[in-house]
Amino acid sequence: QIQRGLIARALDAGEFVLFYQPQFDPVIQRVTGVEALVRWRHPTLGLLAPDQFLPAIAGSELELSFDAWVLETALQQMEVWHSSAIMLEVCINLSPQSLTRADFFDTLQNALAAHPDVSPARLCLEVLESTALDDLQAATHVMRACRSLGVKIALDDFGTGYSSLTYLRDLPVDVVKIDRSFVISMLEREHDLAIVESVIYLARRFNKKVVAEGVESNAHIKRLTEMGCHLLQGFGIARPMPAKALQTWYEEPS
Ligand code: G
Ligand code: G
Ligand code: MN
Ligand code: NA
Repeated sequence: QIQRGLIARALDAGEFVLFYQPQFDPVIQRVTGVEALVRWRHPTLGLLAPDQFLPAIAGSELELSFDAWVLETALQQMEVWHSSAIMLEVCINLSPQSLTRADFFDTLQNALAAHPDVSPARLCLEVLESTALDDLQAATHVMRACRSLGVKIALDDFGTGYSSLTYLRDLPVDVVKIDRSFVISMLEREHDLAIVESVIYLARRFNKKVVAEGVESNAHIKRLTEMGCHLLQGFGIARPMPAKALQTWYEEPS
């Protein structure tokens, strides 16, 4: 079990990196954005996935520093891409904690001010629908404040929580991300297809963008496109990859 102190040290040592997974718009047939997914380049253990280390800092002050690092790193990357005319939207994952703490707004405002060339509208903050938001009022307040800066908010893992429909109705979000557990199996299981179809319908009815995760095959792409899903993300488009590889892939998809 990895300890918190090791993560603090690794953050200082610059051992964390963001990978980026494309999001494909099937109407214009283009990748319009990416989700940033953190990895730990551990000096002896190799590349570690977030579920191997993020649980160790859940709920701690360090988690807030981690979120701030993710935000800053993503903005730096957007600046680099934008200077090469790669105008991708970037979605980052935030801990539930950040979205209920008023000081995240200051962190965001300062980070955006430090990167004036990045349009806030190209930044999207993903918040977990499942673990989310014990304090709905606080979360709503922070989300509204963040949106007032022009950034977007996405409800991640939609459909897996206890209050999906209430969140969809009440939270100020721009994007709904259908959890991959429904998408992966939707071509084999009629009930999963029904859920995916219904979430797409509901999201569109609420004037929100809807993103499918876990898009693993061409059959998924075809079916989700027919159902009116706005954006597709998954191994069937591309795996998460380092920034350089993403840029190469974006310029010449294989
Ligand atoms: O990249 P991977 O599929 O292994 O991600 C696993 C989980 O870790 C995902 O559910 C994702 O939401 C979460 N995650 C990935 N990157 C980050 C991050 O930078 N911050 C937070 N808080 N969660 C992340
Ligand atoms: O934020 P979230 O927990 O949804 O993070 C997405 C996670 O899902 C990442 O860890 C990513 O590696 C993983 N993932 C992305 N695309 C696919 C896919 O098509 N199939 C599966 N099984 N996992 C995926
Ligand atoms: Mn996510
Ligand atoms: Na998700």
